[in-house]
Amino acid sequence: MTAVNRPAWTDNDEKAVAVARALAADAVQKVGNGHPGTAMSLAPVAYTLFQRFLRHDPTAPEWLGRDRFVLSCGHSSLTLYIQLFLSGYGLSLDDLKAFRTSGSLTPAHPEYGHTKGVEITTGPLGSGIASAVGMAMAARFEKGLFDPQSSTTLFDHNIWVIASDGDLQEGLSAEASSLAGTQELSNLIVIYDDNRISIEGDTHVSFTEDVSARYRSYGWHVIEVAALPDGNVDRSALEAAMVAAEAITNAPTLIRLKTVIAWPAPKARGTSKSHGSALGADEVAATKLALGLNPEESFIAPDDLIAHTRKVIERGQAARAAWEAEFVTWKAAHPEAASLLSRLQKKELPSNWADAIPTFGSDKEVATRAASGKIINAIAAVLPEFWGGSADLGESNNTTIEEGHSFLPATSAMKDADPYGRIIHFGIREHAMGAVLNGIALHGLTKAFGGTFLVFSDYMRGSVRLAALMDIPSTFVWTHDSIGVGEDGPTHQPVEHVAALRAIPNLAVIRPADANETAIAWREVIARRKPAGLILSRQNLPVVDRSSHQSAEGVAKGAYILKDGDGSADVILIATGSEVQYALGAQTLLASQGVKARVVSAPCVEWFNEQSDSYKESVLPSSIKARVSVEAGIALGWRELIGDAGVSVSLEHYGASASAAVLFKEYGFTAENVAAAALASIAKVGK
Ligand SMILES: Cc1ncc(C[n+]2csc(CCOP(=O)(O)OP(=O)(O)O)c2C)c(N)n1
Repeated sequence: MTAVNRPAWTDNDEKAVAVARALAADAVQKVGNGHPGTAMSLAPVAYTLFQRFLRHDPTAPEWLGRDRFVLSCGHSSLTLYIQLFLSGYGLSLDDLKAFRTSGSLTPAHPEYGHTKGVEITTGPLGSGIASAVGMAMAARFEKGLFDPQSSTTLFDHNIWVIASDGDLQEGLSAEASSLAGTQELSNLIVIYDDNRISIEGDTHVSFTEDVSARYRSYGWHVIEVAALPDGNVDRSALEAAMVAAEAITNAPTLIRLKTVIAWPAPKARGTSKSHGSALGADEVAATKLALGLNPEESFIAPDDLIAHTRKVIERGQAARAAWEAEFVTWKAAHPEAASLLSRLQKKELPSNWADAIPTFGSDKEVATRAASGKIINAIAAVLPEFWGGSADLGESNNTTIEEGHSFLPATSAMKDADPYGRIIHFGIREHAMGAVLNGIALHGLTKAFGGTFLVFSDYMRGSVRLAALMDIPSTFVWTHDSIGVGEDGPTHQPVEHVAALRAIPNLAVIRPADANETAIAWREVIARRKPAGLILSRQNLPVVDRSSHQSAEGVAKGAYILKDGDGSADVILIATGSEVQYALGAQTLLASQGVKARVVSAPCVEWFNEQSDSYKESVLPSSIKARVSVEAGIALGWRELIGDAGVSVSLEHYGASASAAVLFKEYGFTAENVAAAALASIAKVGK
């Protein structure tokens, strides 16, 4: 990879850093709240990165060959916004003045998709660095798709991260950093802002470990950079460390950089108060004096200085032009890989790709996790961009792409290791798995999935929420979805999880009733490119005979009439997943009593909610008030669909260690009990 052109460091650069520090102080002072201190002390770090190391072209923020920058300590968003302004990404001084105000391009924490140049939403500490690990993994996997022989450097780029004490205190970063060490992700360079300050003061109230030793033990290359005697960042030593980090080829690098928060504010520097409060007008003025700036002026950004900082555009455009030229040659030499890349850039799928997805006969029972495993493999055969794995439960989650090889560095002694492998071993690190999946999705071209038991979705909830917030197509595979887990007992039996996941806005939670619903669910997940979780059974489930029931295509609409009674219905039975079979059984029982029941399979409430009013009315006519919901979890959320007269067959307590068959029966998940609930609802309507 060609190094970024680094012109000599001049007084203009020194002044630009001073201006960046003052802008941070001013922006927080103006709005009256925010985090000035870290943005002030990190200004020379971020400026050095954006002007001298990051391979980027501010006029082409989506350039495929760019380095990525992740500000893991998202509370210090000004660190990023000010560099976006100085380098010419389109942010103006007015945008900085509008910091943290309604509708601005400069919200409190960086938001992906909102501000040009922001690669990821950060704010929850630890998540940025963990997703950066995913980006670094994605970069390697993409290289394998397009240029596995390394004939070019087109697909090599770095993922640069700035992380804070809080980032490294969070368990999430430890999970992901450990994985990054195993993966020898030399394209990952983290600058750790070791300022020893967080909100409660000196981090030594809770954080005394030797971080360098910890990262070395993860397999990282660690470089320590002390502060200058006056407390300023030792920029030359930092720059030397960054050069050294770029040259490392067998490990991620942690540059542990000593800084003094809010430097050089005379009173606020080194204090936790400067972390999260405006400095006050007097201290801002005193800081400007210390920086050699006019204390009377706010939002200082002289035109000639901005013209200087925006020269980074020329350097970036030159780097991009060189890249584009190599790209043209590569395309001509690799037509197949080039056509794959072009398809992925256009976010297209091959025509007829979905024909590969299997259908399942009703002659034998299949667990939806097992069906999912077959479907994953069928999709993998036609979509080379499809990869994934599990948090050490690959065999249970059925997430293994057969013959996919384990994604591991070439030096790995593990069987089946392949730097471009399609099977990701996340280890028992659910939270990091979610963040890594987000990083892969953000990196852009490929489609990854990750599996664990549904009960442990709690461990990864922060990452799932961020996927939904960013609206990125991370795919979560959650198996062992209910008391159907059986003997493992209540620690492993999800009860509240499906409802809790449905509470996350913009997350599709899909609980298919059988193998064919699972197939359509996967097809939709791939085609829709949205955040989604598949909720799958451990236990075998009957495969619905589609010659006597409606097609599983209805899954695409979220809920559909699976089977109507004879004539207009007296009651609607709405069920999901493994409980659809009991609704169907109840339908037969009720018919024998002259009660006509409609069975609605509702694998994805979110997709159903997107449908037209007329479709929704056709499935759940408002005239039919007698309704039952059937789901082996808490009833929370179902009242909206079943109405006042509705009755829920649900589970409002934890399960127990016993066989699935015993538990389903004991807790009322039987055709008989569903039929009784239907009669109860009909009676309620009649009152
Ligand atoms: C997961 C998470 N927990 C808590 C917070 C709230 N929070 C924001 S900043 C912060 C302190 C961070 O200190 P540090 O990382 O050292 O940042 P610095 O003081 O250097 O800016 C906390 C606790 C958060 N953003 N994310």
